[in-house]
Amino acid sequence: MQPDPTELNQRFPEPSLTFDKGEGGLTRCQVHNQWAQAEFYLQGAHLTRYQKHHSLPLLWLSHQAVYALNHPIRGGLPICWPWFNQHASGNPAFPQHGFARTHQWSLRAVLETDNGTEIFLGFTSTPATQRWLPGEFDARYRISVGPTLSVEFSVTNTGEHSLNEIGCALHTYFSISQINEVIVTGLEGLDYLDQLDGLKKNQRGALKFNQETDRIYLQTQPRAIQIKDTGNRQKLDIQSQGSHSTVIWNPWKHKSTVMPDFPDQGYQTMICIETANAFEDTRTIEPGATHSISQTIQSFEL
Ligand code: TA6
Repeated sequence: MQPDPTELNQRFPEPSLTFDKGEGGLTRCQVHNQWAQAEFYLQGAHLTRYQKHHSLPLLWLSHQAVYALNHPIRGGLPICWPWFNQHASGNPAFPQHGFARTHQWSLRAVLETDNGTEIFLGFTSTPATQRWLPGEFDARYRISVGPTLSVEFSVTNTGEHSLNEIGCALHTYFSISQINEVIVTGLEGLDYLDQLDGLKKNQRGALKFNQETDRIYLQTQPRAIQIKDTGNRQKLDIQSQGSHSTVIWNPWKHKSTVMPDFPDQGYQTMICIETANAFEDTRTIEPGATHSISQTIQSFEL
């Protein structure tokens, strides 16, 4: 059952927000304010679009994405939680990247500020989530749509037992001009886990893309990471908080062809830079404690 857009438009009459039935009949919110336009689905609190006025779209979204109940949307900014990649048990019944990105979130509040529209979403643990993650929690997500895009994901342990080895990734798909026109800086000298062969390696110089790339960079905070895109003369500055690991992914040619919701040539116009708690950076949240992770993205003319 999807939330009713009419009821949401009545509960949240802010002129910058409009709710409707989006792709696949999923309830969608479109945001339009003086700085930018954006769009998110309540399923997964999944941000699918952000575009500053007179600028290029920031996020890449697959035109082959599947919009259906309990199916992750390919592209935008999915929230991977409470584990990254496969569940530690290896049990295939546990969804890849956790359950937050397909869960039905609620819109809790909207705040118009001098720096943009702040949208507060959330969901709490249920008997169904206990199957995946034993324990009680309150999950909250703030999307700030202004001259910059900022998202913050927080989890409070409302139970009596610690939530152990919690993994997470703000799995942001960035739209780029052309993969061979892009370099990523800010990773120089860092160790990374190469997910393609399981080996730890070290980043020499700026990161360029000429093959499948699937890496977890370690000790990445408090650095800023930049995407320099000479093809569209744009630099994106990505700041993270609450994260010491950053995932970089481009599926390249072959993997693009084996994902049905990913265009065969899609690898040429996207890269994922994910603010994460992955690999050795998973977190334990003690009873009553809160862990927050955030990503703030600014775009500049090159
Ligand atoms: O972002 C890195 C990664 O773990 C890749 O290995 C790839 O699986 C990607 O996430 C996408 O995962 P998804 O489950 O959304 O297809």
